[in-house]
Amino acid sequence: MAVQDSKRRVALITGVTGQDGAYLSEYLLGLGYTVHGIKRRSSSFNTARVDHLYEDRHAGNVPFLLHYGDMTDSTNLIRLMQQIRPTEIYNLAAQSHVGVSFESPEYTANADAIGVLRLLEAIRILGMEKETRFYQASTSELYGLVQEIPQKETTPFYPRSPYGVAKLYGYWITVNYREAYGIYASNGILFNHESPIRGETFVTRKITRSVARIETGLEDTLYLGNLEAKRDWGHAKDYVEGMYRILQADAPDDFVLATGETRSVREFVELAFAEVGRTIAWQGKGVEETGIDKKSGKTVVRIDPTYFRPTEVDLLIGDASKARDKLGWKPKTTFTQLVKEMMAGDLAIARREAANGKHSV
Ligand code: NDP
Ligand code: GDR
Repeated sequence: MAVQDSKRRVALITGVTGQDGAYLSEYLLGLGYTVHGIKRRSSSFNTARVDHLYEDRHAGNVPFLLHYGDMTDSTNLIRLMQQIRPTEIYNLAAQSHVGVSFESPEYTANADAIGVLRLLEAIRILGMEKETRFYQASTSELYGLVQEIPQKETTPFYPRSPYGVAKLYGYWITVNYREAYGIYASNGILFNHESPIRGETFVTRKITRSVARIETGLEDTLYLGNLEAKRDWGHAKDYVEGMYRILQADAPDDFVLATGETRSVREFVELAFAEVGRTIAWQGKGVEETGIDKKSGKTVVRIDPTYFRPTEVDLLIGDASKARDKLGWKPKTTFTQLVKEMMAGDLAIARREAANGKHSV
């Protein structure tokens, strides 16, 4: 793995306020990069995940800077690229919720598909083809309907949501600009990765947050959709290191990052409750199914059909051997460690809230 020659190490991260943006910023700052992040204008603060990295820019030469911007605004993206002239761009910004993409398909396509084109065009317009490296946050959702197990770089794509279809465009436009214009542009095809700072509406965090709140008496029931879906879940901290390694390879290429293990949503629920010493007994079938806490005899899990998706991705399991062989990357965190860490994080938050007298919303 060759480290880039240029001494100037300036990263631009779109989606810096998200889970991966926060971990990647920390990682690159640790390597001595100057990190510029694009954040959206919001009526309330949206920088909680990166506030600890922020230093007052009035202090002078600070390594972490935030700029207002949006993936739907090409003039803004071009201007920021011109000002910053990044040596590496990590395009992490996206409407990243698969379920929400069925509600807002047009916006999802604008941000997740055309947004990628806007950044690649900015590189061309500014003549930065030989100056900057481009990372596109591609996803295992590209595989969608199962074509092959495990899924690897050569597995055919069959996306199953407006999100997956938008990301398919993002994947191919990245490949096309690499081939057409010689841009160093790579895709990381990342399988699900989670952490204590995962968004609260993704299933893992929804489960750990709810189990912690049930344990501390803040709420009674966890409502979920499809319990049978299987995912290859890793830790976000391990995966951002893989993103960095993808951009240090001698030549641009596309890489799967995954653990090679798959677990169902049901298994995740059982393990999360086990962390607080509770065993779940399942009763009933389909939307009538419930999860009973054996200790208290109370129903703690119920099915809410609104969480089912019109088309589902049933099974994801990745083969990351190309990344292991060519980049020396492999995940460090086990599934059990991931659930433990997420439960510890949410228990700490719930205990604080319970002590402050906050109750279910
Ligand atoms: P998050 O949802 O946590 O973060 C998404 C980020 O994108 C946030 O900073 C969000 O801003 C920003 N964003 C959304 N829309 C826009 C927009 N129109 N303009 C500018 N910024 C925008 O996602 P993750 O960190 O989990 O994922 C990072 C990327 O990796 C995403 O592209 C996702 O699709 C992809 N991915 C994620 C995987 C995972 O398992 N986590 C797996 C494979 C791919 P705000 O904070 O204001 O909402
Ligand atoms: P996913 O993650 O769709 O894989 O996309 P999510 O956690 O939303 O869903 C995983 C599976 O759990 C099932 N599920 C539920 N999901 C949610 N969100 N809420 C529920 O109540 C619920 N009940 C069951 C889902 O149907 C699904 O099968 C994530 C995102 O980070 C994407 O941006 C990324 O590209 C992919 O991972 C890889």
